[in-house]
Amino acid sequence: MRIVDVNVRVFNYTSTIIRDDEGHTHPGEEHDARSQLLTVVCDDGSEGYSFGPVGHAVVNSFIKPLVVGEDPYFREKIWQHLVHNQRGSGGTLNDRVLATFELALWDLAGRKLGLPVFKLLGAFRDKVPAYGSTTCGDEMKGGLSTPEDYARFAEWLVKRGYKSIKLHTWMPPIKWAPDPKMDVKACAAVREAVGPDIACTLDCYHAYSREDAYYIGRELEKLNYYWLEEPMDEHSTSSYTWLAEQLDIPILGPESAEGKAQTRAEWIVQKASDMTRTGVMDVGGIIPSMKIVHLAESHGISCEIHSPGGGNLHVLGAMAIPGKWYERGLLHPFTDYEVPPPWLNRIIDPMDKDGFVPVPQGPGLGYDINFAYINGNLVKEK
Ligand code: LLH
Ligand code: MG
Repeated sequence: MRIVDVNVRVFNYTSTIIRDDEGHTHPGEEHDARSQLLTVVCDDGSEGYSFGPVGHAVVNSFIKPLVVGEDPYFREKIWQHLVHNQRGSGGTLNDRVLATFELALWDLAGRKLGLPVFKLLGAFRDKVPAYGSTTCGDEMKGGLSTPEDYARFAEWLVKRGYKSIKLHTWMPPIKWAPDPKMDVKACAAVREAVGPDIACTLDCYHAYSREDAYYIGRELEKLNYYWLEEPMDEHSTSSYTWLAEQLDIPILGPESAEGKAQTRAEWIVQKASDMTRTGVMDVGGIIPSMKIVHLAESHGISCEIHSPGGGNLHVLGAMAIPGKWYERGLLHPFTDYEVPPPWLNRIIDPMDKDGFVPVPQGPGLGYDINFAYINGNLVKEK
């Protein structure tokens, strides 16, 4: 079997999620938006699919010339080849693009063999506990604008079945943010609302000073929080080594630092965090994520997975170390996470009343794609 084509379908939909000036998502007015479906096609007619931020240009200029003619089961070889070509791509073949293509290769293999991806990887579990991950704070009445708002929403999340909650608190461009004291107040209000048995975590402003991060960490220890995530710029590994040495609460990271498995290895060696992190879109796919999982396992530390989605669910289904949570979100009082986007017939990550999400059992990544919607809403190439 050989790859004969890679193509992208760009399609329109109506969105109620907006991005602020710093890239954080919030509920907003209805507006036109675009999404993309990448397809890998083989000479026997097999196809694999993946959604992600990929345009026609990078597919035609970089991906297709490098992969057409390859055996799609040679995932490691193809992935390494693409990685070596990232440097010369002027930033276009970034890790998110790489991940989108790589996920389609897994989907293709799973569809062809009639197996879900986590069974191709070597399955460990059929379901994973989810934490409810909030959007960043806002200034919307009844949204997430006060510590009391977070507390009320946290109570609702616990009723919905979540056994763990992660707060993303207030960040710029909100004028008064960031504010370490407000972050701690929100965390305290949530702990008070949900009681001692819910695992609470904080992902706050990502560029606090060492002093502010230390203050927040010490306060979270008093509130029995489970981890502190990305409170400083992750490019300063020595700041994280300093923080992890000072605090008792586990530090989780890196999430946004570039460099795939090598960066995680450096953080482990430099004791920059207590728990490591990967997410398929952050590091270039499932292949590097499993390398990071095994790296963590070999060092006896946890690996927590960033972001929702099918690729991450399959990584979680195939990992044995106590990196246990699925990040379900981002959640907000004004949005309904249970409603599928128009390009899917059902969401990939339904959650039961006990807070567990099944690892998708269908072949490949397990997305139930609404091709009629996508084909009926294509953006025409100019
Ligand atoms: O800054 C944000 O909007 C969030 O932190 C977001 O990036 C989220 O994906 C995250 O960090 N989750 O862990
Ligand atoms: Mg995060």
